[in-house]
Amino acid sequence: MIKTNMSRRSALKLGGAAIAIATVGGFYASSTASYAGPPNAPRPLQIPPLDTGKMQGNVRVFDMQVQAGKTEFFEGVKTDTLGINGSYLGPTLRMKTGDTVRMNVANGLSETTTLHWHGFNLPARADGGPHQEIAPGAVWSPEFEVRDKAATMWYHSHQLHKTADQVWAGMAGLVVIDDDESGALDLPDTYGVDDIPVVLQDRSFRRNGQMPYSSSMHSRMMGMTGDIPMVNGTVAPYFEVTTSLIRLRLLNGANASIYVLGFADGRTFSQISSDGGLLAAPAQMQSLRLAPGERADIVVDMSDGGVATLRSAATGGGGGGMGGMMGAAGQPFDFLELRPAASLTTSPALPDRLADLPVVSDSGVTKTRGFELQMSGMGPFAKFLINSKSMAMDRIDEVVEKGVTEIWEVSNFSPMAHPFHVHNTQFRILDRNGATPNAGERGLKDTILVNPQERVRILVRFEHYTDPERPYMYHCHILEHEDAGMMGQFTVV
Ligand SMILES: [Cu+2]
Repeated sequence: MIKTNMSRRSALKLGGAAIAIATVGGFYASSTASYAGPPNAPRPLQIPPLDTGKMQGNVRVFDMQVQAGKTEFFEGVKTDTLGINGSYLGPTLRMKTGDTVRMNVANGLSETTTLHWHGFNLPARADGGPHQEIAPGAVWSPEFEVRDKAATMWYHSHQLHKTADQVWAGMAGLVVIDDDESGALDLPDTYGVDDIPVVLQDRSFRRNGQMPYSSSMHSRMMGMTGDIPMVNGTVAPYFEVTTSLIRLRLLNGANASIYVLGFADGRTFSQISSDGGLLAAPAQMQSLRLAPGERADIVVDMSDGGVATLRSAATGGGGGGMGGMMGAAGQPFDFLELRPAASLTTSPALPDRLADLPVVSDSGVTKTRGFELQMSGMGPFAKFLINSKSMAMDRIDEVVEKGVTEIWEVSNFSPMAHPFHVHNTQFRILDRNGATPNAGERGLKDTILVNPQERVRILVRFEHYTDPERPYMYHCHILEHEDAGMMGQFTVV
């Protein structure tokens, strides 16, 4: 538990290395020149404010002001950004299963937007997808019951054709759901102390310090990526750890980059949750692939007193083909340095069992639907399709019966990997090309990466709400692909 002088020296050394990597840039041919100002000194990780709402009767109410602002990613340089109740990103909303919540989302922008509650099981009218537009100056106040289990969810813009642009500028934030099952476990859960939000993104900056969204043909095809990694909007962040175990709530909040996460020293860590809740048991690993939209809580053991640098590896697992992969030019991408304090409070050991999850089985399932993710053409003629169709607001693609379990077969014969996200459900993975998914993917999921030449079968069920008029979305979570049409609509009846 006691950090030695030796580890303090190596901490300093690693700190320098992290900064060098974080500011060199050029991992991926980018259409914009990198910010060329002075490199940042390491900065303390910004922790988004925790917002538990305010109770009005039995309703937990959150006030969220979408606004334009200026953010200092680099010392003395003000970058134009978007945020919620702040200049970049938004507060972490904390709520409990069974709560009724009301979100008062005020649009302070000069353009239309939406705010989607990613991962939630909720009525279509409250989903915050492309049909729930908020005009400039308007307030949208959906109310719904929190039906999901303890999980790390998130919210982000879902404005048709503008999602990539608005999320790039900062319109996203985390949601933490607690429940009795998770509360009864001895897991690190003190926000900002041993339970840390980690919103992973990459951005590219112009020489003047701005990070305008580029709708170049390159970014439209591959998705928009950057050469500057950031966590919670902090470039070159460090966090001082005071406990022997620390929980990181990882969100891949990038537009397009797939991260293959691990630690610079190769240390093992425990994944305890997937998108929609706790795994049945902690899964030990040294490497975790996270595609845009996916979340995972991990627990890192810091008791050796050494610095742990969270990084995305140089090459990804199974992305294949072109684009979207951080470090394609062979450089790892350092996100966050965890620096242990001189003495650490001993955390309770991780439980062996975490959650009761139903057995995954396709026996008795009679309904199967196929979804093929497609790219066709190049350059200005490129099309992004699902089942040969481009997203249309006035066309319902699928009608699904409430409470019926179905198999959705998601296949990809395109040259890029695509993360497939389904609204209003937490599903389970049956298999990937016939093989059982790895331990970290055996829990509740709402987004899955489908590699080229892969067919992923998922077990899907919509439990609670019907609405024959208002659709939910399924789509690729590379935001440029979504905006370009790789999205479809379904209703639950
Ligand atoms: Cu895609």
